[in-house]
Amino acid sequence: MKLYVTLTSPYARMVRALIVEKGIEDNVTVEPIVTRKPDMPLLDINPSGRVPVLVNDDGDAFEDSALIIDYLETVYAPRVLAPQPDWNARRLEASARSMLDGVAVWVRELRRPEDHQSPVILKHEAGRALRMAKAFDTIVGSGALDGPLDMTQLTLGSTLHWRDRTMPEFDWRHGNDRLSAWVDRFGERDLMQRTIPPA
Ligand SMILES: N[C@@H](CCC(=O)N[C@@H](CS)C(=O)NCC(=O)O)C(=O)O
Repeated sequence: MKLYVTLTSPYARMVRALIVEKGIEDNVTVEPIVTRKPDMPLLDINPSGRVPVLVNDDGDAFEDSALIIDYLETVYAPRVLAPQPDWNARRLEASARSMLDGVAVWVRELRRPEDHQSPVILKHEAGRALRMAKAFDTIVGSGALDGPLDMTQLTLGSTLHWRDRTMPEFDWRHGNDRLSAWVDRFGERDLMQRTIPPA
């Protein structure tokens, strides 16, 4: 199988980290590409132009990190992610995904030329991201993310680990010592160390 990614995408990082955790690097070739080009070959595979995209051995293309993760977990047993056993686990996963979606919008805005950036969007996303970081500081403090690896941890880890280096504008550690310690601890794991985004 082939996985199309950008090495900076946190969504793609979730899938790359899962591949490391499962030890299926020989089964899934990771292909870094450049997105947002009108003539890029990826458009023939995935018309949305987004990554990550997995092309399976039948040539079917799957987009969306959560779908790809579930597919790889199904095809290459055993599963390494803990099941989401109850509504609490599922709502935490949704919150982590919500934080990631907001940070992705913020990053995209910051990457535009400065005179094209919208101060309204920047302020809105900064506010959202900081509120979410505060909420996760409390969640982490409750011990909810201390169990076996699951989608919430994978999402939160891929959103925040190394974020200080790639996005100094996001001061998510400030006042969030428990979250900060959790991300540092989680970031030491092999699946995070081997998927660090380029500078
Ligand atoms: N819901 C998708 C989001 C994927 C996504 O937004 N990927 C971004 C990179 S972080 C992308 O490919 N952007 C290129 C574009 O918008 O054209 C997922 O979970 O995989």
